[in-house]
Amino acid sequence: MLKDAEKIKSLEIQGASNVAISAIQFLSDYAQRIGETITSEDLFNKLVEANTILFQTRATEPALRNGLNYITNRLKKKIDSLSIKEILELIASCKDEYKLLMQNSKKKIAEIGARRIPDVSTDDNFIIMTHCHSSIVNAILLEAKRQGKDHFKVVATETQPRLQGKKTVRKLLDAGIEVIHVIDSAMRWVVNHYEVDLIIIGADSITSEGTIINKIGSRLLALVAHEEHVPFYVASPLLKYNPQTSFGILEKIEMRDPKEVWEDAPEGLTILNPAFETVSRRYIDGLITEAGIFASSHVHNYFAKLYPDML
Ligand code: RUB
Repeated sequence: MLKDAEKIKSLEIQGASNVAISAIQFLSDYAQRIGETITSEDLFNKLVEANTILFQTRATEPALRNGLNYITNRLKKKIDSLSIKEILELIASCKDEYKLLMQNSKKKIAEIGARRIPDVSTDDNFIIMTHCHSSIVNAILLEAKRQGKDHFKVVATETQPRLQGKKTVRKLLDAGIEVIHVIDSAMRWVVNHYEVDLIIIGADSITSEGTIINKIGSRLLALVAHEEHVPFYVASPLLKYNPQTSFGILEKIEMRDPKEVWEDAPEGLTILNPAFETVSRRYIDGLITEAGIFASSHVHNYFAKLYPDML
């Protein structure tokens, strides 16, 4: 389990959706590995321990926490009446269900989001900007391309210090989409000089107030959008909602290893390496979700309607 957790912690597995799907797969595989040899009570306790390890891999990932809780909460309700074999089957089927929820959400968001990209723009030059690597944003762009929308270009930032933006660039280029790549500090300049028409970013977490949390630099981009009057959207499954925020508990922002910023930094230097930052609802024109596009402040209601068992 520790080896699996390390893959998430080290960013070998990256992006909120991938992280959540991998974590539930790791938990299910772990249960199948140890399940045959121990009692159901011991198995449950081991899974709770494994959940804690997986929770700690990335601090700002509610889709991961929601997924792991989806499995263990269901198990808790039924464990006393099940044989070990049935318990293992239940874990595997909960894992598949959650995975399917994530995959179907992504498909739906891609369909809805792609409608915001025009067929043929008046100047044949519709420019969409994004930051970091969001598989959900990529799915929107790829869906638009698949529908034959050929008249858009994408501006993708580099995304220091781990350069996830390059992953976005490669995937879009592979799909035949034209990409303009910029360093993060050229964010404002490019929005202004290239007349960006639309900005879409992903999310790691959504709070009950409609604040979204995404890769560091996201708020800067939102402020640029505000300054330049460019529509700013966030594409995210509702499964990234952190229900605890409705009880007043704040989402944590993950601080990463300073070595990611400067490997052999001079002694005595303080390096801060926050992975994420907040974007307040007033800078977000809309949240693109599997339930449609709406103001991010409505997230709790939509989540409660679609996923009542996860509250
Ligand atoms: C990735 C990041 C992504 C969101 C959304 O950060 O901020 O925008 O996780 O991703 P990191 P997705 O590389 O630190 O994980 O849309 O794929 O869920």
